[in-house]
Amino acid sequence: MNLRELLSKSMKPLIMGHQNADPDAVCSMIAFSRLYKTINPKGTPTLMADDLSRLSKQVLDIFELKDEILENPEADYDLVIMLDTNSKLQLGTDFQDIPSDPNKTIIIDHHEPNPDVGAIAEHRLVKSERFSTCEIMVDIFQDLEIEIDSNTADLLLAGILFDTRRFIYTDLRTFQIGIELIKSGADYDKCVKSLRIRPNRSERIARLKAARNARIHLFDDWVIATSVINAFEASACRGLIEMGADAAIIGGRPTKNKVRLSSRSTREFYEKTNINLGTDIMAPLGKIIGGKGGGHANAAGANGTKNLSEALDKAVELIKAAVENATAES
Ligand SMILES: [Mn+2]
Repeated sequence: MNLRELLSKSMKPLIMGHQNADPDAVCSMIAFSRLYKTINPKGTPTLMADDLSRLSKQVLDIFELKDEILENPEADYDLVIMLDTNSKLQLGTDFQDIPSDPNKTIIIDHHEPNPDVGAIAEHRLVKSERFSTCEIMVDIFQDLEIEIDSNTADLLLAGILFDTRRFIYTDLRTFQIGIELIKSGADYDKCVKSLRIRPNRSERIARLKAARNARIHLFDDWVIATSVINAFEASACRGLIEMGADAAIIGGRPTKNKVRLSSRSTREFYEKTNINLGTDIMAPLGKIIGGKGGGHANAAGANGTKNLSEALDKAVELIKAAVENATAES
């Protein structure tokens, strides 16, 4: 793909990120619009994403970015650039049909390529071995020999820090890129701080109450915590896991005729016990509370109308039996 040529021909490009755009998406979008303006100063780029994440908004705030990002669909462009996604579905329901001409669509992404990616865009830079789109953006700036200013370096480093979870997922190249961005003027400390988000006051109170009300069950070497609160159950489950539980189940009665259950477990808990919170725990609990339950192996929930305490007792019973089963088998 000859990116310089594509960008110099386009006067009205649309730069899109995936829905609920995270800092990797938003920061690569803004970096891309600056790259475009360097190549084609007369053109007017539009940035667009179906909703920005709360953290992305904080990053925009901290780095005092004035770049406007449209959150409503509009479609009158001569080139579409999709960043941090290679699937139309990920753009959001009202946005997925905007990239309509593969000849005029560019995809730059680090996710595994979709089988139909060729039908969406003829121009692609999909590097699934990279940990973030912002890293690929650094490659592009360097390939085109365009200097990265310090504010853009801040953004790209913040995006990389977010997607690598502060360099947990990383390799030599990612570290090199990080160093290059710092040399270009990125403020590492500020980037790290830009990604720190404190839950709001009521969420923090809910988490503390869940810990205060917790019951602790010890099966084999596992620590299972159950608790009852009426708001932020999922966040409180994560709080109990962070404090040391292997699995946490929290029930709540947000309103008189409503029962809600939430659960989380560590990856190790699932790998060693094979207990899938969705199918093994929340699905049967859904029936007890007169509703439905399900979800993923490590994160699941249920909604119903009754029998809150019976459901929590049953959850403990089911986990106990499954743990004993797993121990007997090994
Ligand atoms: Mn990403």
